[in-house]
Amino acid sequence: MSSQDRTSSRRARILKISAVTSAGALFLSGCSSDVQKGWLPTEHDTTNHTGRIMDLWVNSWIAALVVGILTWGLILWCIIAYRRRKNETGYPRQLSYNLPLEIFYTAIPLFMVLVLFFFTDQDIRALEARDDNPDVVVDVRGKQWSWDFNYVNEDKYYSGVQVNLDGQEKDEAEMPILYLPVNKSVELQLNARDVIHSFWVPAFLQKKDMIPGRTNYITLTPQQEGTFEGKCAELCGEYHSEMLFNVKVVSEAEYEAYLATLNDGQLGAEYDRNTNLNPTK
Ligand SMILES: [Cu+2]
Repeated sequence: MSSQDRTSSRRARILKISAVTSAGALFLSGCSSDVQKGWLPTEHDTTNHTGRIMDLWVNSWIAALVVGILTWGLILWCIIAYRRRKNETGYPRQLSYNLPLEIFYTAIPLFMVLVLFFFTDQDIRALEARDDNPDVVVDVRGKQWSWDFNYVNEDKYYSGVQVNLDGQEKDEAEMPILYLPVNKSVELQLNARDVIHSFWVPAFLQKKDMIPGRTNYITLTPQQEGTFEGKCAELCGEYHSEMLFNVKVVSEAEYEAYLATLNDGQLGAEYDRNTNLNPTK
């Protein structure tokens, strides 16, 4: 080995070591709580589902990073180890129709996709499972551009008015509020009065479309008291950005006290105004 070759192989080794070290440092420095939550805007037990969703998200990233580091490492290794040396001419030895290699790079990605599919499917089944006998049922109706909340079991309703974003601080007291009791199973029946909307509470990590003429469901159990922001997540017209609401998760006593302040009855499908579905209106 010439002294030139020795220098370049030492340089390659240094490069390799520093790449591995910086990847390791990046990984270890990432043990703060934000990283453990995958930067998601919630806590592990905000609802009975947030932990499961957070774990799927974080573990998918870990799997992606492991594959990424391995792939980047191999790319770097190839670039360095098989680079063109001085005095080399022509093409390097060509590799084609290498059956073991082709089976390898078909089987491995297929395996990775199947693993991701397995865990995603498992979690979606758990999230979508409906409760036969939920403690609280709320018929949520999206409308341009606000929300009606019908508390079905108690036969009470709340009718929301559009938030006014005029550049001022928005008045929380005037925002539509969905009250939910803590640690009770909730079924949200998602309906739209006019066009497609989408029910989204970022802290719950769940979002679902509200489609005219069809009811979608979100089943969950809030586990932490507090106020959580909600919004429409489907561009639904001119004032879509003002289609905001809050969710207040409160004690059962506070929930009952709140319901007592509401009017009796329901604002049901009779107030929908999609002319395709209700030709008489
Ligand atoms: Cu909307």
